[in-house]
Amino acid sequence: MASKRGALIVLEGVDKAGKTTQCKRLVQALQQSGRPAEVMRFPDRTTTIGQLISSYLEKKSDLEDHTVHLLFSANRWELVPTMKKKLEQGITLVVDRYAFSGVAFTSAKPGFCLDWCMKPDVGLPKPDLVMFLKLSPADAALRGQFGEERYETSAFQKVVQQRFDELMKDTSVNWQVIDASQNIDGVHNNIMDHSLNAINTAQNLPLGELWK
Ligand code: 2DT
Repeated sequence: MASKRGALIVLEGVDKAGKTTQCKRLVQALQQSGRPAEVMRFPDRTTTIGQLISSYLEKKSDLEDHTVHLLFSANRWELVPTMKKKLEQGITLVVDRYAFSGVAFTSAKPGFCLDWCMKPDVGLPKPDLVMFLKLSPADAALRGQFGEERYETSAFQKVVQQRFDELMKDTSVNWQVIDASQNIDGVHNNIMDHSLNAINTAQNLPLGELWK
């Protein structure tokens, strides 16, 4: 019998919700419990495509809006063979942002609809679980200033949140909303519970295709 596959677990959320901290905590906890797990993040700024994106986010270069959207998607597709290999080896992948950020951020720009934004990511490995770390704008503000990168303004983030709300209506995706206003341990415990469930369920199911 083939060995059991790992789960594809995605964390999404607004800025300052603690995604990156929680991804690391989750991977550590899974590893400590004897479950192979690795963290990934999108954009992956280490590849050639990722460097174009990084320069755009740092405002060192400008790119046309459709073009950068497609680059973000291409940056996921280029990692798909690696992701599939790891999942097949039984490694659970904990991913910091995925296609949902791709759609939420581009469709927050004028002239973009959800449908167009989703198209390039149709067929990507489908996450077994997507956790949305929810934080009110007031709580986010308490956690400090926005950074200097592109998109890091409260007006833009507000529209991004509305786009995420639209995406979360899609019941074909296993969305779980996590209250990110709790302390780090509280959030972690919630995330761990959902993740263990997803890992148990995923090991007996084939990997799905997103939005297909
Ligand atoms: P961080 O590296 O701080 O997470 O910021 N983004 C991300 C997009 O516009 N499209 C995408 O497909 C993805 C994955 C969100 C990355 C910034 O890039 C945005 C914030």
